[in-house]
Amino acid sequence: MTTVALVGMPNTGKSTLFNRLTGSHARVGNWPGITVDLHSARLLIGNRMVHLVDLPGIYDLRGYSEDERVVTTFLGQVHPDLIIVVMNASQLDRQTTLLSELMALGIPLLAVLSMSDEAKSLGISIDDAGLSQSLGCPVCLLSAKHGQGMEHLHEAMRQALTQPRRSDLAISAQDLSTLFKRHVQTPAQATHTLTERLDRVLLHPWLGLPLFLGLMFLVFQTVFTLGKPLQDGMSWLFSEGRAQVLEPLMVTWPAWLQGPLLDGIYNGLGTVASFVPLIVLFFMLLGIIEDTGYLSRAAFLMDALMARLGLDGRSFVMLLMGFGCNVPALMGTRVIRSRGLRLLTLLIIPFSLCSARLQVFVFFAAALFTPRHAPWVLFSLYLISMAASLTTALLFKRQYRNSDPFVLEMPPYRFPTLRQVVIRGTQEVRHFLHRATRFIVLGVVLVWWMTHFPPGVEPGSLQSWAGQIGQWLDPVLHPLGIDPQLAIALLFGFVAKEIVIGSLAVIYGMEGPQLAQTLGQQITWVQAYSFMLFTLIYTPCVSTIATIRTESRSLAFTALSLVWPLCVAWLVSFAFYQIAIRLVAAG
Ligand SMILES: Nc1nc2c(ncn2[C@@H]2O[C@H](COP(=O)(O)OP(=O)(O)OP(=O)(O)O)[C@@H](O)[C@H]2O)c(=O)[nH]1
Ligand SMILES: [Mg+2]
Repeated sequence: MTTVALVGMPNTGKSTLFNRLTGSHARVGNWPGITVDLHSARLLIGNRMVHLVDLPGIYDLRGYSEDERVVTTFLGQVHPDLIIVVMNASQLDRQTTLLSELMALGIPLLAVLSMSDEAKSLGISIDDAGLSQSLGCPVCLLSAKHGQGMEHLHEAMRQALTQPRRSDLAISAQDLSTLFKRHVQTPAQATHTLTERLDRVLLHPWLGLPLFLGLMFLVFQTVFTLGKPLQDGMSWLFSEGRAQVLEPLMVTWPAWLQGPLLDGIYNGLGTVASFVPLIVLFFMLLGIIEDTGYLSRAAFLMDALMARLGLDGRSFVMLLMGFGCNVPALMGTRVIRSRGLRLLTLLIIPFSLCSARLQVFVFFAAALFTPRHAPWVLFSLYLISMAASLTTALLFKRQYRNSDPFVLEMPPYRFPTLRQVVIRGTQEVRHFLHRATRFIVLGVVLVWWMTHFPPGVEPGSLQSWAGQIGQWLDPVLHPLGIDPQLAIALLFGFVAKEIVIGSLAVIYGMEGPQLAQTLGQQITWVQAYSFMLFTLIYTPCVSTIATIRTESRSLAFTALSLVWPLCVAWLVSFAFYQIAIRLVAAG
């Protein structure tokens, strides 16, 4: 099989090009270090099946961070038939070192000058034919985002693969600079004026941080106000489906089959599915923030504070990415070279309020708080999630020291494309549903059995197996205001937070709106908030733990990241509950 690799500096558009060529959905974002692992797909070039590999961005071939090692190991072991060097057309002079090193490998090269649209709008003109002559390899000027120049690339790839030309020209970085100067006309002032104007406001020493917090609040407010009616619609669809179609259909089925199917799997799935609109919205908004380049600004705004906690701006961005799912954020730490800093970041990411936890909180916030208070409840949980991360960093920064100075790159602002934003939203939902359904079918059936056995007990009562476990945990959780039913849901939340609400649906034997109403009557808002705090902070889910294990390669560290959050969760919920019930009682 013919292998072609995409290599280049971070944030030069490799993944965008990869997606454009193969129709894949690799993650793209305006932040150096989005791709940290190999992605590959097949495509047809001429009549040849080609294996195209998208690699993490690298600055040179001598790097030693985890993601850079992915590239050097790949190039060393696989020896691709062709390397496509992707270079940002408006910053060619910054990319000479890498190009020169790649030339020295002796593997056929094809140079892609990407983001031609940006170069053009900056007034840069490039003589690609002349450049190709001087470099001794084909050169394609293109815009992967808008699709210009793609036929030319296809043709160049076809030729490069049928008549492979080893690049035997060794050109030093210095000579490459001279060469670029000869073929590239850059106007005296090639600056992104829009970026400069926006940054004057968004990076303002006093305004920057409040604007950032305001923006985040706006995101949650939007998700909540737009998402809630959609969520209710989804719930309605599911309950109608049950009443009109499934119940009449299954009326003659035995109870032991009907129960787990309807009250278990169907209710569980229905409750999870009702969150899909919220998740789509949340990720589309996060996708917009990621794709515009605002993440780098967030990193910049927080860098000084982060440095005091032994972290840097990148750790903060990983925390933000963790809002989606902790797992990719944990993998994103591969761009960090210092082992100390990397471990410290791995330790704090699981406190990030991921979409699975968001689902639990949206549910409880809607069940126990007024529509006016609910967004504030959510916002407060995001702030507490940040506070838990930052306090942990402060406490552990001496154990895990940062030894790597960090230079922050500030990419220009870019307009997100609708296509990318939609892809991001649907992909995350697919991921969420995949996890939720996989865990929920198993988990919910298990919960159903545990709440309905031994035979003859009242479902979900304290005499059932689940009830007995709940009671057994009661001495620990009672001081937090968490009752045995909620305790069982927490127990299942260890596996995946996605099934917390699903298991409550089974424990109470009712779905979405009905469940919310019952919970609203059975527990107080203080108990609910204490439960939310515990869910937010306690031990992360199984996939997160497994990722921490592989990324840290240390059992002791994995154990720490299991036990520490559990202790913090208990302390925080305990403190909140004990103080809050006294305040409420005092009136
Ligand atoms: N204007 C413009 N923007 C582009 C083009 N190609 C990619 N981008 C944007 O540039 C940013 C980086 O794109 P990616 O494809 O994630 O870059 P990458 O090289 O894979 O980055 P890493 O994985 O971090 O190394 C994203 O915001 C893209 O939307 C292009 O042709 N024109
Ligand atoms: Mg990429």
